[in-house]
Order: sequence, then C-alpha cells, then structure tokens
Amino acid sequence: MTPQNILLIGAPVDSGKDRKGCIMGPDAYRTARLGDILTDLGHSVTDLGNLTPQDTDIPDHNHLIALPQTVGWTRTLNKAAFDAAPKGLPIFLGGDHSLALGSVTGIADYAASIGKPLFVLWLDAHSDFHTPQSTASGNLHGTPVAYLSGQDGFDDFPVVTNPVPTENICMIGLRSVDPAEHAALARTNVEIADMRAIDEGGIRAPLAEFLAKVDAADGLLHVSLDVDFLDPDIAPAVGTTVPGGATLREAHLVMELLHDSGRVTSLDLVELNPFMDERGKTASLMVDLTASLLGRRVFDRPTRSFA
Ligand code: B3U
Ligand code: MN
Ligand code: MN
Repeated sequence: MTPQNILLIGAPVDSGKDRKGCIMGPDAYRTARLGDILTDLGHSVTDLGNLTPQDTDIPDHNHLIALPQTVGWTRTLNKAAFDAAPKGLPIFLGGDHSLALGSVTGIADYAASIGKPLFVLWLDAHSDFHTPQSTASGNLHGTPVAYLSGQDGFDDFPVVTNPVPTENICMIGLRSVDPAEHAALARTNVEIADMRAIDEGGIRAPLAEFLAKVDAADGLLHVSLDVDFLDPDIAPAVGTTVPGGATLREAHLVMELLHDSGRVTSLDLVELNPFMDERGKTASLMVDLTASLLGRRVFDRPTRSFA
C-alpha cells in the first residue's frame, strides 16, 4: 500500500437543508477515531480542524434555504480544496452535501492548474442535479452536481471556472431522482448506475468501467460519499433516508476497488447527522469505509482457497 499524506478538513456545513445536525459530523468522525485508524494503516494524517464560512452580503432568499450561508461555505471550501490538493489527499468531513459546491470546484481548479482532467464519482441515493430554479424543496444540498458541471442558474455563487465535463461524472446508487433532475440529466452524458442496474448486474461492472476511463485519461478522481448511498438499516444517521440502498458488502467492495485503482485523490464524507445515529454505528461505518478506501484489507488478492 502506498502511504499517503491525508488532510482531514472539517466542514460542518449545515445550511444545505432544513433539518439540522450535520454540524456535528466532523466531530463524530473524530470521535470514531478516523485519524488514528488511517494512521495505523501507515498513512500520515494531519487534522486541519474545522473551517468556518465566509461572510457574504447576499440577502436571504424567499425560496432557497440559507442561501447566503451556503454561498459563504462555497467560497471557503473552494479555496481550502485548492490549497490542500497539492499537499496530499484531502478528506472533507461534512457537513451536508452542499459542501461539494466548494470542495469539488476547488479540486477542479487544482486539476486544471496541473493540466489533468478531473473525474467525479457520486455515491448517493440522489442525483443532486437541481438548479436553484428547479429545486422544489429549496434545499441546496440537492444542487452540487449541476453547479460543479457548469449548469446555468447559479448566479449568486462564485463563477465555476473549471466545470467538470458531464462525461467525467459517474453516479452510483440512485433511487430518488426528481422529474426536473431526470429531464436535465437526460440532456447530459453523466454515467448512471441506479439501484436496479446494481440489482441486475452487480455494483462492480459500472465502477470498473468508470475507473478504466479515469485510468485511460490519467485523471484525478474525487469521490463524494453521501451517507444515504447506504441502506438506512446499516446507516440510519441521515436526514433523507431512502430504503433499498447499498449493502455493507457492496459499499466495502466499491471502496476496495477504488483503493486498488490507485486513482482517488480527494474525498467528501457527507450528510452524516450524528443526532439521528444509533450508538455511533453510522459514523463508525463511514470510518470503516474510508479505511477500506485507503487500504484496509483482510488478505491481499487473490485469496487462496481454504477449501
Ligand atoms: N431531490 C430532493 C431530495 C434530496 C436531494 N438530496 C437529498 N435529498 N439529500 C431535493 O430536495 O432536492
Ligand atoms: Mn447527496
Ligand atoms: Mn443523498
């Protein structure tokens, strides 16, 4: 396993939706010993503490929830991601998924500065492809993929200087997509493996296909892991549970394949709401998945048969 310089960046963003609690996410990951566990795997880990959002003079919006705060977080996170990327592998400890408005665009600016393409893997029950105009809920955590891929309508937000091409984006785990998102996605070439595709053909094939694309392009890979990618039975600590999510083994396999690819250069851990957890089990699972992504394994492949 190649040791990495891992940078833990606390992003207690709680402005992306009505239900509060993601503010406690970064401390829950620390309590679940994320840093020590990654250190024990042989990595060098630096915890940069928690970020705070910039102030803005944007007024409150009558439909979009906490617009000024989310714009402030986007500015903060864009810069933090751009600064961290050359130093190692940043892990953004959320915080809700609106943090990806800043983390991914900052990583995209870094990728452009070194002349490499950026690819994004979105592990989520939702496609998060709303614009500020199309969202019915007003929850901006439902918008980051539209923003980072350069869709119109984000006038109050920083201009996206390096949009991620939609053909560089892969979504796995979808099972809740609103009609407006569906229509907008149909006009793109985002790669999508919804839960039906996973049920029919397994989770490995679409991921392997995407990773081959990243490899062929010698790209950077940002992974955005939403807690609700996972089935709520194993990961209850999330505001927007959607039944029928990824199993424990599917999720670990994804992480193990990502590790084997050697391609992952940044990671978001988002939507953990510790207020809704059961004895810390969701926080611990997210930490275990991160450990799998960063090299924890039982045996090196191929395992020998014990039969
Ligand atoms: N698409 C819905 C629901 C949603 C999106 N992301 C989450 N929930 N976590 C919306 O409100 O935009
Ligand atoms: Mn999400
Ligand atoms: Mn989601």
